[in-house]
Amino acid sequence: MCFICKDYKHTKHKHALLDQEAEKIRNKFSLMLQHIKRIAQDITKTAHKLEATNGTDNVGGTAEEAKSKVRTYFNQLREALQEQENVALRVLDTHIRERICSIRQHQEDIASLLSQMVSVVVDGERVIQLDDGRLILASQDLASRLAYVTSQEQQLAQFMTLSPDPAIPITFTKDNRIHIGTRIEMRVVTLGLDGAGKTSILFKLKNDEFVSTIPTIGFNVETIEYKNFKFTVWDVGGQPKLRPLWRHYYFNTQAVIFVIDATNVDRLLEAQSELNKLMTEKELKDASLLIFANKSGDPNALATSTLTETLGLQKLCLGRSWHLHPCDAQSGLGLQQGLDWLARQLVPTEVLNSQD
Ligand SMILES: Nc1nc2c(ncn2[C@@H]2O[C@H](COP(=O)(O)OP(=O)(O)OP(=O)(O)O)[C@@H](O)[C@H]2O)c(=O)[nH]1
Ligand SMILES: [Mg+2]
Repeated sequence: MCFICKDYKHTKHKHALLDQEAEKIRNKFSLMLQHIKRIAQDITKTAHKLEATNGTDNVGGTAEEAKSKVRTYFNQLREALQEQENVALRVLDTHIRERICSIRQHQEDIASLLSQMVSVVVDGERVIQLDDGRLILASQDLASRLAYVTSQEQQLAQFMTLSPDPAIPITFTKDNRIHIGTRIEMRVVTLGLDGAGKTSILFKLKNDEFVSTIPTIGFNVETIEYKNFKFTVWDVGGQPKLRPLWRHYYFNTQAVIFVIDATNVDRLLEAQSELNKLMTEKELKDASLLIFANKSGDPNALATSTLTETLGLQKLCLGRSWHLHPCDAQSGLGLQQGLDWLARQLVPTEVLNSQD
């Protein structure tokens, strides 16, 4: 009740201030109410949507789709694994066949050598019993047969060193390939812009020499032995007109060495663009990527952190095993460490450590 007019309706006087206050409150409430109405409408819409998706058929349908995706994924994995097992067993079969052939060949060689020795010993003992004249006559023939048998000693020594161990040394790589024997082989392709130093790196690794090179037209190939590994390295010319040929070297490649000239800032974009193309190549999708920042011995060479950032490598190489390593073909700096990284990509660490 109004304490001035003692009434609820204020009929006897004007309450200008009270009116204004009430109007404010009214407006505020109506705004709030509108807001709540909007929320309520939104909630109703969401509730309708939920009701629509909650139909058993719908949820069941999407759930089945998701399950089918999971099944397809694992089926493909099983198939790929089965194929890898088949390939490994074929490789093993070939090795066993070759081993059996080689053992048979050795057995035949040993038998032949033995019979020649026995015959020469028997004849020799007979000859030394002869009288002087006959002995001199027979001596030339016996001498040449003895010389022949003695010359076979080296072959005999080889047979003696043949390992009687029937075990077949097998190593498995991370990509489920089987390697038989003491050396694990890896096929590597070296790519990068012309003048980056690919050929210089190859020859430094092969012969520990920094040779003067000419631009590569076509390719060079060398095998490089490192620890228990045999890297077959294909070095391909990097001039723009030769780059369309790179793809002919991708098949069965386990690693790519991409060489960058760390002193040449002007060509970084070009190098980035080529690397980008490589990253989309299906045949290289499982290949490890070693990026050599070559010429790093030069004081003007960019630091690896700058290169990583400028080339956007984190994004460019996302989802694959990659590594940027500074190196210098002139001094050899960093080259072995690069190979070490490659080796670690190929076999589990325990296998690598057992070879140190
Ligand atoms: N200072 C310095 N020069 C290098 C180094 N590596 C290579 N070079 C020089 O860079 C030039 C190009 O080297 P290459 O090995 O022929 O380059 P490439 O990548 O094989 O070039 P293409 O065969 O045309 O694709 C040569 O003059 C090399 O001597 C390095 O580590 N330091
Ligand atoms: Mg070259």
